[in-house]
Amino acid sequence: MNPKAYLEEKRRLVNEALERFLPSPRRRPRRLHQAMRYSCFAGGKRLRPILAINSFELTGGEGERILPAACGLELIHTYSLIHDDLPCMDDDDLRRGKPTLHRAFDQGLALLAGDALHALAFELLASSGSLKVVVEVSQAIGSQGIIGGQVADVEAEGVKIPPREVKYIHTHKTAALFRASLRIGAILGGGSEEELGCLSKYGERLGLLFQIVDDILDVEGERERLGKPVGSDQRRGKATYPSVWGMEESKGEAKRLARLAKREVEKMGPRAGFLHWLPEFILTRRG
Ligand code: GRG
Repeated sequence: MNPKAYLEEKRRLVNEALERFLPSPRRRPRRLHQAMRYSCFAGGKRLRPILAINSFELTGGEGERILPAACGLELIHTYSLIHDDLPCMDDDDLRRGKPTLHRAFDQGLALLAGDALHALAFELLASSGSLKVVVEVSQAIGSQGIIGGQVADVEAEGVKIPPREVKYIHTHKTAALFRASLRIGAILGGGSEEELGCLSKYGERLGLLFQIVDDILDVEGERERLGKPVGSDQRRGKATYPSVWGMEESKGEAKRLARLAKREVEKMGPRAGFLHWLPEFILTRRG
């Protein structure tokens, strides 16, 4: 199947599964369930669950057994965006083309909707029956993963930091979940240690590439396509690749990472065709 059609098909599959897993908006507490759904169905690309599905399939997994864990990853990602947008963090008004959750509802509910998505995510991850999967995600989002990266990101605001520090931030706040998504797919698919190693390295490179492109788009992108305002990183004095390394250097680094990521999965042959295509797609994405 062509990779764009694959992306579309899996996105639809993930959306249908999320629809089943999220509590009905008619069930109490209604506003909480409405808020959880508001953020989950605001139009995300579903990249993390799709990576998990693809890695599950290419390591020999069959059927839809991966779906609960894959959706768990998307719920964690969505709750990280909700908390990231709060006034005590980035204080953003727009996300996925819609008012952020705390603007559409209120701050307290946004915080709690994030917490509830976190809880539901772990229920879904645990339902895979694999403790390895639960440990993997816990480590990816904890103090030495996303939260560690987020703290470093907040602390770097308005401060001049060395280039290696921005790599630390991006590797932790973004690449850690890409890496975990690929690993979870491979764990549940029954992949070998060698395949896990390959997919881990690929995930680190793809995740870093993704965040660098995100930084570049914050300077050169379009608000309509991004679903959020451009220039917000610069206004807040954020540590980004363009601000620390310069724009040309950042574009060069993004291309280098795309090459390295592709090289990593070439070892897996034609069954990794989708993963081989993805870095170029991310490199040229506009939204
Ligand atoms: C422990 C999960 C967790 C959260 C608490 C707030 C926080 C700590 C972390 C924030 C991390 C963060 C927002 C990183 C940015 C990641 C990123 C590039 C987001 C955009 O991803 P896309 O473009 O978004 O895939 P869509 O909307 O398409 O899903």
